[in-house]
Amino acid sequence: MLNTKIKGTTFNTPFINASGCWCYSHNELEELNDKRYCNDALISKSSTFQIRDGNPEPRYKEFDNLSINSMGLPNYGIKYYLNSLSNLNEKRKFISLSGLSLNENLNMINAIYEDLLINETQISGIEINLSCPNVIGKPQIGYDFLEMEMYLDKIFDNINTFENRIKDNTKFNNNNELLIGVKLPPYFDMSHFESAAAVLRKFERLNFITSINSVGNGLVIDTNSESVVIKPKNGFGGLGGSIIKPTALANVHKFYQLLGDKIDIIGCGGVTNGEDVFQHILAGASMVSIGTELMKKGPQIFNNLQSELIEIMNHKGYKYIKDFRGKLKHL
Ligand code: ERO
Repeated sequence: MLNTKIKGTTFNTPFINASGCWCYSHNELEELNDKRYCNDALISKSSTFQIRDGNPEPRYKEFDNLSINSMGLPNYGIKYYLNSLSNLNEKRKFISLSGLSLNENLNMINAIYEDLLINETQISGIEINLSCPNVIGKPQIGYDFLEMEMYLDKIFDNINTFENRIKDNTKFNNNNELLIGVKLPPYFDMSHFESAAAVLRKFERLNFITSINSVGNGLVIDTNSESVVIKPKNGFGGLGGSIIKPTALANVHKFYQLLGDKIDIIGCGGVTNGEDVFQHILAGASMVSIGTELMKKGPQIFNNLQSELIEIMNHKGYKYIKDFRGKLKHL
């Protein structure tokens, strides 16, 4: 009933964690891989080549309807996540990359394909994060369309080279083709949606976008203490939680209109209940990722979302996700 597809790959449910949430350590990834929870996919914390400590604490705070973070990309490094994912085999696995330079991203892509060739690691896809709002001195690539195009040109050249090598290797066939996606920042201006879509459309091999990353850079103030609530960057950080849902839905829907079924969309932002999932899918999302609410409730959230979504679908007489995906009505 909840089957969905990214490119040709079928997922039993549309649920996945947002990269960064519940996916930093092998223990957390192991929990996401547990059959007790109905997410059919998981993604690791955005990684750099080497281990990174990230920004000083406190660097994440959550409130009723929002979260703010300036984690600064703490992660255990690409090899750790490749190794961790190779031991998890219940669900589909994505690896998220957020190198601090193009070269670092290329080196990590090389490491993934080498691993695939040598160890035959079965991962489903790569999400290249073009939208980290919290690394001091590093602007979000997704806001610089020329830079984004140059980045993707080089990245897809690299992927193409490896895939040609794999095709010559009899152990591999088209079933081993990884899903390739990018994680985008939120856009707010219609002309920016169009510029971003014009870049994305150039890349045939791009299978999905994840939209949106946290809304950078917000500032949460505590009146009592007359202070900011996180330490890095004088309190500025990426916002998540239900307050960002309208921005997330706008991004999902606009990209659905601009990209059609050529590039699938993982909707991310403001999902706290089944109705939010329904709205993301109605706006055009094929899968939905959960960030702040997963941090608050743990992986049990996926099961709550599933039963609430099924209840809405039953009430409306929808049997499958494809019955309402992208069918948002305009007045
Ligand atoms: O600070 C982070 O590690 C981080 N926080 C976000 O909200 N989004 C990110 O993409 C990210 C780092 C890649």
